[in-house]
Amino acid sequence: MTDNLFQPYALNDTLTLQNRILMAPLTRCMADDDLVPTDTMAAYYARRADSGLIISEATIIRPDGQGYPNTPGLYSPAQIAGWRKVTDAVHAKGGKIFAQLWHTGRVAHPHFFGGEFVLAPSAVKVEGTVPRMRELSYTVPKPASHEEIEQLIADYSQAAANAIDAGFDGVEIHGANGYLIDQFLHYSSNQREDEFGGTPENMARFPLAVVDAIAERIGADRTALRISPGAYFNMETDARDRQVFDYFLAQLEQRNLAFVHIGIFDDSTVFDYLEGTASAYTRARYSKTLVGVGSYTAESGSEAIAKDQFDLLAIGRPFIANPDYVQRVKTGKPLVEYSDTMLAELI
Ligand code: FNR
Ligand code: 8K6
Repeated sequence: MTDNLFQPYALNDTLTLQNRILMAPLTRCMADDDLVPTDTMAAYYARRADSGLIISEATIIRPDGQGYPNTPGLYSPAQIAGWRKVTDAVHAKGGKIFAQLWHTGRVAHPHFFGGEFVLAPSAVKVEGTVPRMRELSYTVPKPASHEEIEQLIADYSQAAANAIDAGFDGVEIHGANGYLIDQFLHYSSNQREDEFGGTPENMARFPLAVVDAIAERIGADRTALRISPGAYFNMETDARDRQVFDYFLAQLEQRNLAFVHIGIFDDSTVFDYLEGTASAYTRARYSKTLVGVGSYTAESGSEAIAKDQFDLLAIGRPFIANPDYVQRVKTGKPLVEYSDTMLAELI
């Protein structure tokens, strides 16, 4: 029984989704060498237009946000024009699409943009090498100055305005998975002693400034946020992070965002310091529209919605394997199983 997934859902007065199945943001590394979305990408997204809402693959707001090869951008006129083809193709098939706005912070690499350093809250490097570019090790980031923080906020806001120019229905700020915004929200990556670190209020200051700048620019009803209250990717765990997210979620509860979305690969993961799963922890602190994700099937996601664990279900890997995921679930047709080898092409 997955009937509840096929009910329309009003995000707010301006946006109603045709069903409750979202396509999760999925980095594919298939933009051209100027980080412009291609016609192949437009066709790939259009094939999934029958989902309630597509969230685009993470899209960098400016060159020094890049941490992986051929990830698209939203800062040059050519990139905006490339995305326009994607949004037109999705809209032509009756779909809706948000752009996921991304800066990888310390997970960026100077190799990609010909720079000297990458910016992050503090000079704490992430361990390991860059996926798909295994010869590159991460560098020790430069702690962002106050001027650099101001500029980052302005660049996020500009990228959101560019997304609207490109025809997107809204944006999802990528505040999850250990990238720049998330780096401010965790003690292991934020060791600042100024007004951007040291206390929950200070650690949430930059993330909230980005949210507010974008909401003011394009409207809160078109602004969404993805978060990872539990550290699990590009990030070390620190039990004090819970206080940061307690504060952050209380602040978000006061804003009328389009939705909050959990960033997690497997939502059955229990985080000791959250005393449960990421979605259970968030739901207890955030009463507005919440998107759940992370190794769900249509059946288990439908059940979670019925139990009010979250309101909308995002599907990631199964959508890579099944462009017609929504139709298959609706008609009971078996799904093609996802495998990592499928990342090599856009079907
Ligand atoms: C991801 N995920 C991800 N998350 C995000 O916020 N932005 C992104 O660009 C990406 N890119 C990405 C690429 C690939 C290949 C995978 C497998 C995952 C995470 C994704 O949105 C989702 O949270 C997880 O895949 C868990 O959902 P599923 O796949 O279990 O339904
Ligand atoms: C945005 C990124 C570029 C490509 C990312 C691909 C990710 C593939 C799968 C990575 C899995 C990491 C998951 C960690 C799981 C922890 C579970 C608790």
